[in-house]
Amino acid sequence: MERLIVDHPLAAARLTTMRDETTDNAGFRAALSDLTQMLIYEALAGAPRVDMQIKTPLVPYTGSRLATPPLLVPVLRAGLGMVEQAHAMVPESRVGFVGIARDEETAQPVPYLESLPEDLSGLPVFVLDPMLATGGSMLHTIELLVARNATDITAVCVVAAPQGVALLEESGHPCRLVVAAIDEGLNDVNYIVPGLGDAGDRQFGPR
Ligand code: U5P
Repeated sequence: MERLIVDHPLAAARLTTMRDETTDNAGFRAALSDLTQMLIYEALAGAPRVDMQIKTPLVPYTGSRLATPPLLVPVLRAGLGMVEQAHAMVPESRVGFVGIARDEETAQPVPYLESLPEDLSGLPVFVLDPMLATGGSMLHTIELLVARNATDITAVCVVAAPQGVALLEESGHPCRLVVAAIDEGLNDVNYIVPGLGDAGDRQFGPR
């Protein structure tokens, strides 16, 4: 699986703010939004373009635009804090939604919402979820997308655990990972360590 680790001083500074337990909900959301901009920018670096004929105030000019804006799929709740900024970067994108809760006893993903276009053939898909922990939620989401004929899937995450990366790798699905950091591992209740805690709670408060 192709992976792109966005290791940039500005990305690292935002991630440090997110990891810091003294950062409040508003500060966490602001840092996540900034970091999402950087992740999306990097994720689209090699994306195909099409020519666009325009005129500058002086002469005709052949410019370009993104050939196929990706479908953005935030995974609720935590991915909600990424979608607005991702959409601002690619305003032509469509947005689908997947809702997955994690059973805190078993750490198994429990799906509760699926709002996606029927046919995703030929459409790149960016799945937005800040945390790739066991990888169960991401794998479930990818399987929903593959069932709708997606063949070009990018998981856009802030922090990943090696276990989640390995699960995606072993799945053999057509997927790529763009992430700001791969952390040490998971604790005994499947939180990423060092991590940043519960990304939903850190944005929106505890349930
Ligand atoms: N999650 C966190 N923080 C962690 C680990 C997991 O917020 O340290 C949440 C995220 O909301 C993510 C989901 O959507 O759990 C991913 O867990 P998993 O299915 O990869 O184990």
